[in-house]
Amino acid sequence: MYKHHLSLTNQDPHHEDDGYAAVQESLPELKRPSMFTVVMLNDDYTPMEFVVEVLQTFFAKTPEQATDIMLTVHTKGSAVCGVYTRDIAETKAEIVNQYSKDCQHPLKCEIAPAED
Ligand code: TYC
Repeated sequence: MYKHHLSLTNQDPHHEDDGYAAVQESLPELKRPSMFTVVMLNDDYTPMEFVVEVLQTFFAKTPEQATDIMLTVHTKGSAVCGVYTRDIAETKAEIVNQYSKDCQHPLKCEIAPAED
């Protein structure tokens, strides 16, 4: 799992080569992944009940949370429905957009880099 650096002991002319290469374990390089929000957009046609169903089904919201988010989108134009790593955020937005299209509703989600 960790990267290993082989120390080249036989490049030093004064070093007696004992036949073993020294292995220095470097510290693992860990970075937090960049996070992305899935943002739901308002439109004039998608039924409110459909939006609430989507939020419960694809974003694991309770009926109360889903209703709050739907009303925020309806009154303000958009709202965040979740924060995920890039691939998960992209997939969630695609699934919602495809499902809405299949159901003949114009509901859309997009993704945006999250603030840290
Ligand atoms: N504005 C829609 C209506 O009046 C409801 C709606 C809410 C649509 C949220 C999309 O993301 C949305 N039926």
